[in-house]
Amino acid sequence: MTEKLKELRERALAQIKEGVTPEKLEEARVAFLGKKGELTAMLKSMKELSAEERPKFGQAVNELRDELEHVIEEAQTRMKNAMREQQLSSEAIDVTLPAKRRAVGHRHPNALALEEVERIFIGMGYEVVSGPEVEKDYYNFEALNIPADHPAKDEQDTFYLGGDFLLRTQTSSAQVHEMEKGRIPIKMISPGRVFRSDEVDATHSPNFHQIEGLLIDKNITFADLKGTLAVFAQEFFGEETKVKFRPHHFPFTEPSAEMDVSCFKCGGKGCRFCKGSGWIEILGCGMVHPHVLEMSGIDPETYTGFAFGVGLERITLLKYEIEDMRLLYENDIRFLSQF
Ligand code: 2NM
Repeated sequence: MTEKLKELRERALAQIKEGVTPEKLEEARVAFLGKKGELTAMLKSMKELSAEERPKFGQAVNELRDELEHVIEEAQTRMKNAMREQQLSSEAIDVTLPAKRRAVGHRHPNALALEEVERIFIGMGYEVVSGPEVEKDYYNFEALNIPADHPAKDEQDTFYLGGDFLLRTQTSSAQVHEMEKGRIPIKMISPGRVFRSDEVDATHSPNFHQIEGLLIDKNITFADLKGTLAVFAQEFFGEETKVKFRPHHFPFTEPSAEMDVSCFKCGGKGCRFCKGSGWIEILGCGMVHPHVLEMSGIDPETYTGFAFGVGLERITLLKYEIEDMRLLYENDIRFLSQF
């Protein structure tokens, strides 16, 4: 009987050794230790033995079962570890590999320039106020003293939407809304999108941005306008910037002027940038026309004010030395990523 047990042990160990997959190992376990397994059958056959042989044999079977269980368990652990090793090495990540470069977004030069303008005027106590892009004829023209027969009202320049509505051609319309509220003093800039039926070229677009400013209070003079816009020019274009005012005409201001800044490229000596003149035209401005104040319900005998309008794209092109306005609208990442 012990010979049989020995033989069984050899076979069991051999089969366990051959069990190279969890399935095969389980097969071996069932074959020997399962309910209908060989070792279990041995145990059942004990009743054929004599009473004195029985305990010894029983002990031998039990010892063998413990041994086989132990060997199987070891094989299982070994297999689990090997599988885990294999998984780890096949899923390994090389943390020393260089990272993939991701393209990140950039602020648009228009946005950078606008932020700068807003910073400067907020610093002088101005509020930033926006208005609607779709306007009534009254707010875009009439309230600004632009008569019905003014050339700017021509179909060629203005996008009319039908009814009384149009796309605003300037952001002064936002300032008319503010004046109508009757809360004086007014100290505001209104940046925003404006629309004019222009052909696209290096300096024109049917859709661009303006920043208009307005200050209304008692005792506001042209000197306040000059001082304010000089500070703006120096902060925006550099400390050494000089300003010059030339008489001009706008229907909504009287007197009116255009402001030039000394060329920040050549310092005023004259170069390609300022076309040899030493000066660069920047904006239009003036003292708000008494009729404009009156129409919005502000008494021009008590209050005066100044206003100005500057093209955002124009000062963006100048500040960042961009040659063609179309670059601002194409959103070519190679262009935008330079700012
Ligand atoms: C300009 C030039 C001069 C202007 C006038 C007004 C308002 F609403 F007060 F009448 N806002 N902006 C103004 C004045 C705009 O743009 C070249």
